Amino acid sequence: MFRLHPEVADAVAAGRPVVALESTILAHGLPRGDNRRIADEIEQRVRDGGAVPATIALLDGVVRIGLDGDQLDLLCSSDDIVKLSVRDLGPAIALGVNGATTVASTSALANAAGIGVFATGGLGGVHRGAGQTFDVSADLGVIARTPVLVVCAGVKSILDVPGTLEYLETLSVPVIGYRTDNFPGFYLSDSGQAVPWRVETPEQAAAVVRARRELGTDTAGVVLANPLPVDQQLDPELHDRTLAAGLQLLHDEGVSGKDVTPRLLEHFHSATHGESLRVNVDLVLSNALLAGQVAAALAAA
Ligand code: PSU
Ligand code: MN
Repeated sequence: MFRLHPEVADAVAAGRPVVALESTILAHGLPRGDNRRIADEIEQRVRDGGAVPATIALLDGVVRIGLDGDQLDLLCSSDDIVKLSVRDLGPAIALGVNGATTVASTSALANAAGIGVFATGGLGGVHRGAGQTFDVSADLGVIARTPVLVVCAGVKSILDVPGTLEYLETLSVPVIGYRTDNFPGFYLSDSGQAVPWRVETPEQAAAVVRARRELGTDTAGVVLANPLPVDQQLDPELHDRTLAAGLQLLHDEGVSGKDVTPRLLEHFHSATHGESLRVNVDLVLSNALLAGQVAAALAAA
């Protein structure tokens, strides 16, 4: 029920750098027709950074750590790919389904496979109105008990960003800005919230992980927040307009639970005529490159 792609297995066994990649972004976060090409580009960026990519998914109830081309084809085109968080893995394996892994489940499976660095687009977080709905992404709780370094572009502004940062503090998950003092806002380079720490190089990020290992405080993961350059972000005005309409649409359509994030992403992609997609792809590629570099720095030490 747990299979490593041969290239990934060899690299893990030899202590060479490997970067885990999630598959929910491919199956549910990016539009059909673009997702398959982007999957290859993400993996190539990890290689450019100096590491072996391992995209993670569940196929016919088997956990796959590293996918081949046919498996990526299926994940990017099939209509029966279930969005799987950690709690879904047991049932999904038992019932033999095809599923895509979120940040939470990818982190857990990467750690189980001996992979310590993971690249994604945005983290799940505390949703607006969570005081009423209790909608807090499982991503946060899982990172708090899984020793992986997650490279992301912050969280989308559809979430409660200050609330998400408070929650990560409560969970003792360090949030580190990559060449920034501010937490990125996914489509936007700056969410307006400060980060407590900042590093300038992949080597410094790797040194953080090493220090935590030596101290024994690495029972939790690390969030490395990597903003897009300002000239690549979504136009803030377009962003604010699209967000307001999107929140209204979720309300009108009665969308809740795990459908919220994919529905909102879809709204952004159509309402901005692909501009948010361009930004989304740019930031994922940037995160994949940085994760490759951090994994390489960690393996070199
Ligand atoms: N954020 C994005 N794009 C995504 C996701 C998050 O900008 O595709 C996906 C990730 O897989 C993340 C999941 O783990 O959504 C969070 O879903 P939820 O909010 O239902 O926990
Ligand atoms: Mn949720």
